[in-house]
Amino acid sequence: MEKHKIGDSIIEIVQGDITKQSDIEAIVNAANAHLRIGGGVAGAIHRAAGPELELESIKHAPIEPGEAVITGGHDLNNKYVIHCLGPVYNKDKPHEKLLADCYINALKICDERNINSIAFPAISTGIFGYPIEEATEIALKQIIECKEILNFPKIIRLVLFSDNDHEVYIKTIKKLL
Ligand code: AR6
Repeated sequence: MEKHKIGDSIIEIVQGDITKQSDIEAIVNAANAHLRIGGGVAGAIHRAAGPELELESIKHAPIEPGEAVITGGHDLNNKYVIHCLGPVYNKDKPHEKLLADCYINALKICDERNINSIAFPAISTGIFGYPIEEATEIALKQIIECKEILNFPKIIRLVLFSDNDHEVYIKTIKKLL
């Protein structure tokens, strides 16, 4: 695991499955607007959390690109799921701002509730088609910027599913810090 200290917080970069981060308080779902089960990382999270997650999440729907809402973690080992709707690349515009908003809004929820640790997948880079290099730069810049103004979370873990995405994250954080 790659770790970088920013003030009193740590950014961790790991390759793996977001549903297996049992030491993390809140995991982020790359959701759809209706907060229904869906495919990709959302499908994996809903499968692991059980049907109660969808019953709770749909009460908050629909959400707009860039928005984030919080629910319980149900059968997951995590206390919370934070559902973010990323932009569809080249469709929801400006996609740079809407993607950055996902990270800001998820981190603000943690700050408001004193949530100590969060794990993010690479929002919008699967079915929504955001190129991984561009999305990584936005995600990491935004997280670093937020850490200068927010108290919580203290641990921010970035969980990448593929080897290639993991390498892009490692390369980008070294460039930014
Ligand atoms: N753990 C971590 N990352 C994962 C996992 C996992 N278990 N599974 C996939 N990824 P996507 P989006 C990575 O498509 O682009 C859904 O149907 C994947 O490799 O899940 O924001 C929703 O319902 C990719 O890098 O999310 C929406 O309709 C990243 O997670 C739509 O897809 C995001 O891929 C959202 O599309």
